Amino acid sequence: MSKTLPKDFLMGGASAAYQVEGATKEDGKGRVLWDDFLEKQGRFSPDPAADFYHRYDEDLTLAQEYGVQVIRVSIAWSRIFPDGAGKIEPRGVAYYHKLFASCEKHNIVPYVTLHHFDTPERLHEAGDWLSQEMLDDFLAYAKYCFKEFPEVTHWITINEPTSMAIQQYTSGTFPPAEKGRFDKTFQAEHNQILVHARIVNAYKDMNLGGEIGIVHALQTVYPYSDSKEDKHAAALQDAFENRLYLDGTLAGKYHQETLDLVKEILDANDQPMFKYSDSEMKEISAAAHKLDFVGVNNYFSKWLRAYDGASETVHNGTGAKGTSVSRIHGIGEEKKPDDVETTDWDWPIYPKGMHDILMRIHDEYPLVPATYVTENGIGLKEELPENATDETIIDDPKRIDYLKKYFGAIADAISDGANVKGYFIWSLQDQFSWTNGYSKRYGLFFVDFPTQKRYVKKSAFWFKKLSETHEIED
Ligand code: BGP
Repeated sequence: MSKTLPKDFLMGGASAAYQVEGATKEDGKGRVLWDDFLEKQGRFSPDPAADFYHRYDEDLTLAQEYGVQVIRVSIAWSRIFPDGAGKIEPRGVAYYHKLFASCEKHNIVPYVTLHHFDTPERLHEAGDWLSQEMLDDFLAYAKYCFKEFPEVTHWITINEPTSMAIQQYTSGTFPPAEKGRFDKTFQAEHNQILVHARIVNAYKDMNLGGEIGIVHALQTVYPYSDSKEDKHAAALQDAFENRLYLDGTLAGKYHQETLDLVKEILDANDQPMFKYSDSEMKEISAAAHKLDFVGVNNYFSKWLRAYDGASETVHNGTGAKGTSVSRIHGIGEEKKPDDVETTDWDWPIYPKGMHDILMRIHDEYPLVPATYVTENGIGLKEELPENATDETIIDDPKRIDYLKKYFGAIADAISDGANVKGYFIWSLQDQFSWTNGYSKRYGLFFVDFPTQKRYVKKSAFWFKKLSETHEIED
């Protein structure tokens, strides 16, 4: 029997400014941490991405036609404040008013992220999430947006604080590309939890009547075996990636057990504990009681086993299956069971992980009123057939299969009591991927990157039907 979603379940598509807009040098936009990093790396350019800066109306027309009711977009901070603070760029402000007006025209509600990995360059150089200046300027920019864009009723403070911190300071895949700095990782994470709290508190004080939440990358972590050692490795990995953040934003306090696990990781790597004060924890607690929703980004799960060698991480940024390695001193080694299938980028496909993480939020973090799946999807290598015409439809059976399974898991979690109000597929259209460039495609709509022409994928038809019927086809 097919599974169903509640009648008021919202179907959406996700994007992020730097990954779709392109136009990084247009209309006075300021530079961000990625510009210099990608130029030096020389692998791929963020321009023109999906050229959303000029084609948003075309994409929103398609989105509406294929059953998309809500969309995640982010504001590029550096389009509004090119230098992160101070002088405002009116052309950037005007662009977002036009974008939100187009959403309204197409009957699509925007969920707007204030920071999606694109720190302005000056603030990145000042220390990014480790600097007080960044925290102050981010709060000021958020307050400016709340006043300037009353048409926005759903705000997201930060996209994936933990994954940003880990990629900046542990795995080194995001600028400034440091490796093995767990102390900086945890401090950056706490600082983001703090400034998120300040923004939630400020938003609620402004009485604007809208909703505000935060989005987290939650990879469900399991022990590789039933051994005590593997279970402990999984608990350490979970504290590192999920638990500190969940505690801070959803419970408003760090549980002692979480802090003990964090300290164990830091001690094993001879690094100091992150700093936090009682007064900061009061702000964090107040915000957790006012938060309207949490967004869950879940693509895959992890299995951990005990490991006591030196840290070694290799990122698969090319789609060469089986090339990624993650062994972290003081945590453990990632090792998936043989029968779990992976994508070409080594992401294990495990829908039960989605169910389990949604249930964990429901069971362990009862303060949070609502949950959305704010990112989920599959990255594939896809090509436009040589003889393509305007009517060509891209066949993506693997994506449809993935979606069926993950939607099934979401429906199961809802039946088990989780309050999941909606889903945003990553991604609405093919876009630029931070560490994989243009070859890892996630979209419901194919973007021919040289010409920027859009083609519909079969999964978009599947998505539309689900949006209309709320029945998940077997
Ligand atoms: C999330 C980010 C997105 C997006 C997605 C897919 O972590 O919020 O911005 O990039 O992952 O990741 P990737 O592009 O590395 O496949």
